[in-house]
Amino acid sequence: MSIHNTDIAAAFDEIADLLSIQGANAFRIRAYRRAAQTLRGLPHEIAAAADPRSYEALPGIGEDLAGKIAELLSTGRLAALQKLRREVPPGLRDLLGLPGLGPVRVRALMTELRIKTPEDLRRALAAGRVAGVRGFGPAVRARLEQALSHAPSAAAKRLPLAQAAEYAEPLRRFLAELPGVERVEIVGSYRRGRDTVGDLDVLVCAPAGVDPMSALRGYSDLGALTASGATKASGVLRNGLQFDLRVVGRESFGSALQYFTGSKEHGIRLRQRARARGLKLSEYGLFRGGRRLAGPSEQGVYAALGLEWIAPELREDRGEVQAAEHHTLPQLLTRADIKGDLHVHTSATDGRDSLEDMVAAARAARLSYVAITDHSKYLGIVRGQDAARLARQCDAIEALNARVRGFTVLKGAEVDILEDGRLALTDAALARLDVIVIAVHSHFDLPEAKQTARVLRALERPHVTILAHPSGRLLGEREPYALDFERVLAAAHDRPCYLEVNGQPLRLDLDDVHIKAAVERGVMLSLDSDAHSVDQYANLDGAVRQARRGWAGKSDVLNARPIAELRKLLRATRL
Ligand code: DGT
Ligand code: CA
Ligand code: CA
Repeated sequence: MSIHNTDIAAAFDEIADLLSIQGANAFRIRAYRRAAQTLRGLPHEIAAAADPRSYEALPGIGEDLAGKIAELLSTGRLAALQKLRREVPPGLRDLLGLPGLGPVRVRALMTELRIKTPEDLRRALAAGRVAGVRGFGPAVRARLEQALSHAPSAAAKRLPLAQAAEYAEPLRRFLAELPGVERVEIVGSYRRGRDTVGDLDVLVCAPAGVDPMSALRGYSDLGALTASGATKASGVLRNGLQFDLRVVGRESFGSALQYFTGSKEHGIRLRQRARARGLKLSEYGLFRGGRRLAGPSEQGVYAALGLEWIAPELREDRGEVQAAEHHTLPQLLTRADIKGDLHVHTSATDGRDSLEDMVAAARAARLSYVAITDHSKYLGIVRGQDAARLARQCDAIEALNARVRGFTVLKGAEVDILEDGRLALTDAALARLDVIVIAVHSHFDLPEAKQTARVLRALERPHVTILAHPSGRLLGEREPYALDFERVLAAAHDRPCYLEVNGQPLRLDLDDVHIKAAVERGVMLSLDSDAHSVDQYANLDGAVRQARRGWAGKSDVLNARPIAELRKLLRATRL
C-alpha cells in the first residue's frame, strides 16, 4: 500500500483536530498543523525519500513527527491517532464534518451545552440554545441548520491539483502497464490544468476484450469500486477522490479525449458547430450520417470542424473556439521559456536551504538567474531580516556573483505591506536591491475599500518590482481577501510593476481569470516558485500551467526575458 503526502497530512490534521477537541496544549496542536501544511506543499513524495532521517530537515518537522511519519510509512497506521479516535466519541467527530465547525467550536458546544452528536446540535439549534455560545452568530447557525436539515451532502470537497496528482499519476502508470492497454489519459479538469479538481476522469485506450476492471479491483490506492461494467467503472480512491473510468477503442480515442476533457461548455460549443455543418459530434466520433469523419485523433476532430487544435488549458469557453477559427490562439508559454525565478527563500529566513544550495539548484533547474527574496522582519515572519541583516546578505550575494559564471544572482527581498500600506523596510534599505517583492501577510479581513487602498498605497513606493500572490488565497484554507482587482491592475499598468503568478501548489495566485485580465490589460506577469527548499523550483510548472490557462505567452512574462532585457525592465519599475 502506498502512502502519499496528503495521507500523512490528513492524519496529522486529524490528530490536531482531536487534540484540540480534548483541549490539549496549543503548541502541540500547532506543530501537527504546521507539519501537515509542510507535507501538503512538498513537490515530491516523502515516501520516496531514501533516508528517513531526511524528514527532520523539513520545516516544522522535528524528531517526534519524523518518527510518526516513519511509523505511518512502514505500518500504514499511527498508534497516536488510533488512541485519539478511541478517546473522542464518534458523535463529536461527526460534528467536525459540518460546515463551519472546527475543533474550537465543537469543543465550545461540548463544554457549554454538552452537545455530543449532530442530533444533539439539531435539537439545541431548534430550541434556540446555541445563540448564546461564542462563535455561533446568525450566519454560522443558519448554515448549520441548513446542513443538518439535509442528508449528508454529496458535494465532496474539490482537491487542489497537486494533491489529486499524487493519486492520479500512480493510477495512470498502473493502468498503462496492464497488458493490452495502449494509452491512458487523465482527462476532465485535471487535463485542463484547473487549480482544483472535483473528480478524476480516466480514459483508457484498449481493444475490445481487454479488461482493465478486474486488475483495478486489486489496485492498492482503491478505496471502493461503486460501479463496474465492461467499459465503464466508477469508484473512490483512498484519499476520497472519486473517479470515472472509461475504456474506448482506438477508432474513437481522440473524440473521447475531446469529449471527456471538457469543459462541458467548450464541448457544447463544438457540438453546436458540428450541427451547424450537418455533422454529429459525440464521444464516439464526428459523423456525417453513418460515415466517421474523425475520431482516432483529437487533432483530427478539431481539424474536421475547421479549427486549430486547442490546448486543454484553454477549453473553458472563454473565446477559444472563435480564436481557433480565426487563427488567433495565443502562442502559449512553456516551462522552457522560463529563464529565471524572482521569488526564492533561503535559510536566512524561513527557507530550508542555504544561498549557495538554492543557487546551485536553480542552475540544475535550467534557470539562468534567480532573485533571493528573503522575508523582511515583521510580525509572525520566522527570522525576518532587518536592514542590517539584509545588507550583509547583499554582500554575500555580490561575493557569490563574482564567483559564478553564466548565471546571475539578484539581490532581493519579500517585503510586508503593513496594515496602512507602508512597507516593512525603508526606501533606503530597498534602494540597493534588484528585485523588491511586496506582499500582504497580515490583516486579511480588512473591508474592500481599506484593503484596496492599502495595496495601492504600497504600489506607490519608489522601489517595487512585483506584487506577490496578489489575492492571498490558500486553496481549501483561505479565501482571497477583498480587493478591487481592476484598480490594482490599473496601478500596476501605470507604474509599471509586475503581478505574480505564485506557483506554490496551494496558492496558484493569481488565478487563471485574473491572469487573463492582466494579459488583456498589458500588465506583465512574474511566474515564481516561491521556493523554500531546493526541490521547490518544481513549483514553476504549476505557475506555467496556470499562466497558460490565462492565455499568457512568452511576451507577457517578465522572467521569460534573458538577463540583459530583464535588467532593463527592472530599472523601469523604479520611480
Ligand atoms: P470537475 O470534475 O468538477 O473538476 O470538472 P470536470 O470538467 O472534470 O467535469 P466532470 O468530471 O463532471 O466531467 C468530465 C468531462 O466530461 C467534462 O469536462 C465534459 C464531459 N461531460 C460531463 N458531463 C457532461 C454533460 O452533461 N454534457 C457535456 N456536454 N459534457 C459532459
Ligand atoms: Ca472531473
Ligand atoms: Ca467525472
